[in-house]
Amino acid sequence: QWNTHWWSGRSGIVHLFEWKWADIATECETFLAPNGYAGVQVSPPNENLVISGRPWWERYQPASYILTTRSGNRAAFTDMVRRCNAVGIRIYVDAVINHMAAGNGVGTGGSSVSASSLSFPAVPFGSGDFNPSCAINNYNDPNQVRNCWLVGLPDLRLSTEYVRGKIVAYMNDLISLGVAGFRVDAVKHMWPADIQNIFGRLNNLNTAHGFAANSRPFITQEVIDLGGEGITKDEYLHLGSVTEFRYSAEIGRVFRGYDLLKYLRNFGEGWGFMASASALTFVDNHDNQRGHGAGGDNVLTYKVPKQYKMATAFHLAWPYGIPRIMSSFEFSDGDQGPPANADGSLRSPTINADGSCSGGWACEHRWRQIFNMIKFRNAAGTAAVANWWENSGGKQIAFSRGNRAFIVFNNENFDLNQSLQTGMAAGTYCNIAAGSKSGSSCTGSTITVNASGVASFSITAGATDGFIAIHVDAKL
Ligand code: LM2
Ligand code: CA
Repeated sequence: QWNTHWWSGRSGIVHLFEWKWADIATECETFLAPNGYAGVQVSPPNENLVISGRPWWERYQPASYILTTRSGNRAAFTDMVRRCNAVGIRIYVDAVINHMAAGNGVGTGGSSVSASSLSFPAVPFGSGDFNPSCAINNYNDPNQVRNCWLVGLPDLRLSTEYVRGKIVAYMNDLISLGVAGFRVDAVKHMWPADIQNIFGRLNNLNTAHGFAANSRPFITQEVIDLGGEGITKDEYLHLGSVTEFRYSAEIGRVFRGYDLLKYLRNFGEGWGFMASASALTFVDNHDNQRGHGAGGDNVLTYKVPKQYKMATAFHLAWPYGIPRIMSSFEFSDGDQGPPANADGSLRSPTINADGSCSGGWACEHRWRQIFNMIKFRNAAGTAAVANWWENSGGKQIAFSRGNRAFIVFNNENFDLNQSLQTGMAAGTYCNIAAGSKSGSSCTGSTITVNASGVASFSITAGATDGFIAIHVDAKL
């Protein structure tokens, strides 16, 4: 439940938040696989309550486990999983299993929903399948956090065999269609023993989709633990990987300039984070980029592009955790839903000639500085950090990954002009922050490493990209 089932030479999970299944299938084939990504986290595929104004968070209000949402129907989901697996991109489903919808009305698949009478006939769930209504306001009380109703959402009675069986059937249905695993929502609000029962009953992954026999589904549990609460991430580490929210909070603080980059030298367990193999890491997620959930005020997003690119470059260059890249739609208001047509149907991102997105989609995963760092991570492989350098101010750092890749950051408000030992073989390399390798040349600037492994680097204080990166796969 820790194995991501990535293809070798690939890394990184992109959260294609609110994308349509048909568009994800195409993105796997035309962009993600060719650029070295390993997987996609998709929005919840199960039917949700239609909420007026179509906020993004209606998808966290389940109506049933029928696979019909604004992202597409069961046939489209099935086709996406098949096509992505065929090119080595794994699909992870956002599984919302703690609760059902809080309102009354109709679901995206046409099912009726009545939270007021606790009736979800398309499952079916009825009043006996929910914990008694109560509010969560004391996060030091584990009974309240797990048995009461998170923001008023009817809380499923996961202690019962009937409820467990419905959830196991839903997740096993997705496994049969070829998904590689799950991001499980609101795990702090569920008892470890209840989800242990559910996870233990999941089938092995479907070998018809290229998974080895006896492969267990990858599990990443959303537990927001920034400290100071009655429930900690440690209670879930035996069940699968866990979201490391402190990573997001701390990396934002560092690259916003509130801490020295030189302290990143032991970023990971050295900062009190969970063990690397358990940690799902991210600069921002769909909640904390818009002030939902938790994460603190320093979280970086696509709205602060220079610092976001620098933090993401560090995230992908540094050998800690299982990295997840957020791919957002643009928003000005935290409740705003994704780009949609007048009839409510989702709009596809527009892909511009330069590979970027428009039409309301930010597509951070298509930013050159970000997808080129996925290639950096793949080129670095398992090579250890070496050739660490820091300036006396502490906001300029550099390091290599063995002799395979090297990166330099300038987060000072003055220029960096420095000769550094890169650990790399002599030659000319593309600076992959500024451009890509294209045939026998670079579309951006180059860095020349001499016979002693030394190269000179310049990053002005005002540079649009505050880092320079080189690696063996982008050598001329
Ligand atoms: C999560 N993790 O534990 C998700 O990452 C997060 O996005 C979900 O909240 C949450 N759990 C429940 O699945 C989001 C959003 C909330 C929204 C809920 C349900 O952050 O704001 O709550 O989804 O759609 C909304 C309203 C809230 C209202 C609630 C119930 O914002 O004011 O509470 O619906 O009607 C009365
Ligand atoms: Ca609960």
